[in-house]
Amino acid sequence: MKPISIIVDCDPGIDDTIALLTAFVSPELNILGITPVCGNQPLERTVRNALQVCELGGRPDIPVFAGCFRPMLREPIHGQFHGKTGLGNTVLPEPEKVAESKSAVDFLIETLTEAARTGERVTLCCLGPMTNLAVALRMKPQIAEGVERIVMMGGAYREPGNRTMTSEFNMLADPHAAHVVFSSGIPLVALALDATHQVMLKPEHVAEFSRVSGRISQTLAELMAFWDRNDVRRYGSRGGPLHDPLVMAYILAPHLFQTEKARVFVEHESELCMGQTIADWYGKSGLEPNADIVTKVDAEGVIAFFLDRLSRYAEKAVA
Ligand SMILES: [Ca+2]
Repeated sequence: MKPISIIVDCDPGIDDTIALLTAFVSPELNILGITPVCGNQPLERTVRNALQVCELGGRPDIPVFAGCFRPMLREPIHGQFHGKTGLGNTVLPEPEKVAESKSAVDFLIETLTEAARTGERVTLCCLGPMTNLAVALRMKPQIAEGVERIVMMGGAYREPGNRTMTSEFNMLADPHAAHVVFSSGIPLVALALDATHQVMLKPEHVAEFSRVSGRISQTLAELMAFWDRNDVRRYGSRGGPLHDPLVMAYILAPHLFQTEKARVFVEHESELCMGQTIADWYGKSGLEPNADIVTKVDAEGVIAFFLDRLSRYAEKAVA
């Protein structure tokens, strides 16, 4: 089967890093590029982290294109659970690799324009605030034709928010960008907190991951240990929700997920509910659904999926 061409739009980020490390060892995926954006950390740091993670994962061949410095309209906000560098307390070697001179927005426009021309559409994996894609869509709306679908992590539907009472971080960080993307007509799969809170990465999992993952085991163990929220009241157990990596799991093992269709609206005007994602589950808006929202996840299956993927770093075949 022909590999699925993807672009990973992200803000690494501990969970972005786990998603990238999974994609790197998945031959079903052809990673055309990584486009870091201002999000969990300022742009300078997310770009640097992306470069370091490419080298850690033995994939310096994948180009990294720096994205937008700021959200479309709002002041930047950054993540609260990723430590000072965005990778917890983990210090990776200085990257030898550098970012491409082309910007992420230009890369998206050129790649998706070509994809629209050839019909070989690209899947967009959105793991951060969606500023890059929204700006590209504003500059050239026709690029929507080059997108197979967007599989994104973000939002909170029946769950409350994680950054404010109503809102998940990626949506709050750039609600205007999210509004543009959800209004673009591109097919969209949404992995919101409703899905990601079903898959807790618990301390016992961390031990298992570090046992199987060969040469990246120490880094992975550090990153994953830092991810423990230690908030049993909220999550029902120790550990941290496996947000961004679920995007890769969804693409590669869709049988582990159930979805419901709905029209999604993103609040971008009210300060109280800024960034809230609202699903029209019962057709009150009179508008067609624009997203498949993941409602149920086979958590054990997903953990087993990641164990299998990350154990590939123990094999000689991976550089
Ligand atoms: Ca992220």
